Amino acid sequence: MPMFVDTSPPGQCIFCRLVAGEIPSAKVYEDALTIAFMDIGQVTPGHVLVATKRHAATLLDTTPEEAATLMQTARRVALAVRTAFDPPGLTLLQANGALGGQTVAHVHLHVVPRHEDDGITFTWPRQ
Ligand code: DGP
Repeated sequence: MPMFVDTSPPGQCIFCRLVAGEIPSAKVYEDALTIAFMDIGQVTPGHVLVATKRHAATLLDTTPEEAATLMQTARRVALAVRTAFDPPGLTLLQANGALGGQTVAHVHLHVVPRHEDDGITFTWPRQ
């Protein structure tokens, strides 16, 4: 059974604390609604997370504007990742709920650069 790692309430979860600057992160982008930062467990070099600034547990808890901005930010990040890492492929992942493979209950989207023979075989939820 997949388990949430962090189901803290709004304002106290890992990503809320990261947005507030209470815990450090390698931030690569932010706007009024979203923030992008390097994933602490890089699946491949250049793995970035895009999250809402406001605490919303899953995509279903976002406003339409937040959901649209998440994808706009993901596109910006993907363009920057292409410039920096020139990956021949890119995987976007977005998990909702423990059974959906989400471990941090603050909505976010993974931007994962992909290379030939990068050894990744995604199982979802992750093992
Ligand atoms: P998911 O399993 O889809 O909910 O993704 C959660 C991601 O969050 C996982 O890839 C690791 C990342 N993560 C967890 N804690 C931290 C943290 O404190 N800082 C950063 N940068 N990433 C984190």
